[in-house]
Amino acid sequence: MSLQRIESLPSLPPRPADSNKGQFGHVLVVAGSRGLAGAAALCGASALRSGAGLVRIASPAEVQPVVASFEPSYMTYPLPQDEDGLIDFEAARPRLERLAAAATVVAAGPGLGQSDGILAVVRWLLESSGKPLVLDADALNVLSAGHLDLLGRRDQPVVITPHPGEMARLVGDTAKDVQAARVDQAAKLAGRFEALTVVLKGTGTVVTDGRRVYVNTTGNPGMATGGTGDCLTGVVAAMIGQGLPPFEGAQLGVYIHGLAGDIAKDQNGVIGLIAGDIVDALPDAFEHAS
Ligand code: NPW
Ligand code: AMP
Ligand code: MG
Repeated sequence: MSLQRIESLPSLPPRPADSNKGQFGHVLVVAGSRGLAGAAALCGASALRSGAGLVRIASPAEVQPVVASFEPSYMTYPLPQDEDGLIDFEAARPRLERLAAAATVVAAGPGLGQSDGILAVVRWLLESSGKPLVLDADALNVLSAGHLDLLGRRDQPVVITPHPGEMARLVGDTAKDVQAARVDQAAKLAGRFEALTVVLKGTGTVVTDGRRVYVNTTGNPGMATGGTGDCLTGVVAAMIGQGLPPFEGAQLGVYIHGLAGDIAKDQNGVIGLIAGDIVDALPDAFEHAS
């Protein structure tokens, strides 16, 4: 397999003076569960700080008020939940259908937890929502348990953003073997499915659609802290919401997210950096990159 190496970065379309929020994508975030409301909040706030016109976050009912309390600029929606506090798909389906119908792009997975109901949510997003998807964390973990073929059962483009541990589960390998052949592993997985972009995170994050590959140059070890990946999911969704194709959206999103991490490191040090610092640094990262 010969991959075309991409070095140049795409850019977001300019905003005309008479822009309105309807032109910059409506991002639906399906995320969060008991104790993991922060994952949903970081993802949604990152999408907003990356230029999304509107961000809606759907979470299990009990965590919706917690998610809402973090940030007034996104809208939050409670979904019916099961006894474990995870989304009850059958009960939540009508609301999910309405929310997805109003979305330009759906980001799903951060902090969702894993259950048959969460697998049903991901199956429905892939097979029936018709919307471009950014899948991360638990949306990938439920596919790992024998359901990877679902990635082939859809027409719309999908970006997946595994860290090496999640990638290892997806492909049934060890994280060590994934790390030993990062570009090959990511390209092989992307090549198995139509319109799939794989973002294999970590130092030198790999972005590939099986034909092209980009290896990111931004980012630092201070980003090895909880929640930074949840931010990336929101950034990439916002890029797609603003009209970038999936590979380009993933590429620019990964670059900007790493640049925000580098700015956050300058401000907070590699030890003190936390995921919220990346959200705060996104505006500077976009200014620096333009
Ligand atoms: P180890 O320990 O090194 O052997 P998980 P998670 C491996 C949510 N969050 N290189 C690592 O292996 C997420 O969104 C919520 C190599 C370990 O086994 C998820 O829904 C937060 N290995 C959920 O929590 C903030 C690597 O993978 C495993 C690796 C669980 O997500 C935190 C760890 O990964 C979090 O984002 C690497 N670079 N990176 C919140 N505030 O609400 C990871 N591994 O088991 O997938 O757990 O990533 O913490
Ligand atoms: P997650 O493990 O899902 O929270 O994602 C972690 C995020 O931080 C990904 O975007 C990684 O690429 C980034 N990251 C973690 N560790 C490093 C590192 N040592 N160098 C550069 N980026 C990193
Ligand atoms: Mg993660």
